[in-house]
Amino acid sequence: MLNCFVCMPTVFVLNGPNLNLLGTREPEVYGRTTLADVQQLCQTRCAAAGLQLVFRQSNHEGDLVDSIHEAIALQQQGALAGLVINAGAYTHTSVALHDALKALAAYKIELHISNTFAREAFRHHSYLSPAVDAVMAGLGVAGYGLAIDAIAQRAA
Ligand code: CA2
Repeated sequence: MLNCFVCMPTVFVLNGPNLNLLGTREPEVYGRTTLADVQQLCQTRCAAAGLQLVFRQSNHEGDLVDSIHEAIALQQQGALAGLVINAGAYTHTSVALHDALKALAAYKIELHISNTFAREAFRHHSYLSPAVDAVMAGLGVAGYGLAIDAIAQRAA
């Protein structure tokens, strides 16, 4: 799968709108861990598995599409282990993210901190789910580490 023998395969972890507020508001839904803490958790998990981490957050749909295009370029060089995406509210609205994920031929995980199915009806539909390999919801921020572990296992 990986052509790159000297460099470490990369995991992309993408975060969508308002996730920069993690840990500062709505702790009853999202907990008290900040996004910087989540990045550290992902960094530790990737280092343990010999993977390189690209961790990003954006409030702009096009930025997230651009990041997926970067992942596609890396995949084409054989240097991508997988991608984790918490697209926030764009999960429930974005055909653009669906199309971009469809174009990425790598192991892809859609992640939600909360159990979206136990919340408002408008959070029950995801445009991303048909375009990814796996969906995780309701595991809190621990889900990020578990998603990286799943990617690492597949890449090994
Ligand atoms: O549960 C998740 O991870 C979500 O993707 C989070 C999104 C929400 O729109 C999805 O339905 C489910 C919202 C992210 C906003 O994050 C905040 C965190 C703290 C305070 C305010 C917003």
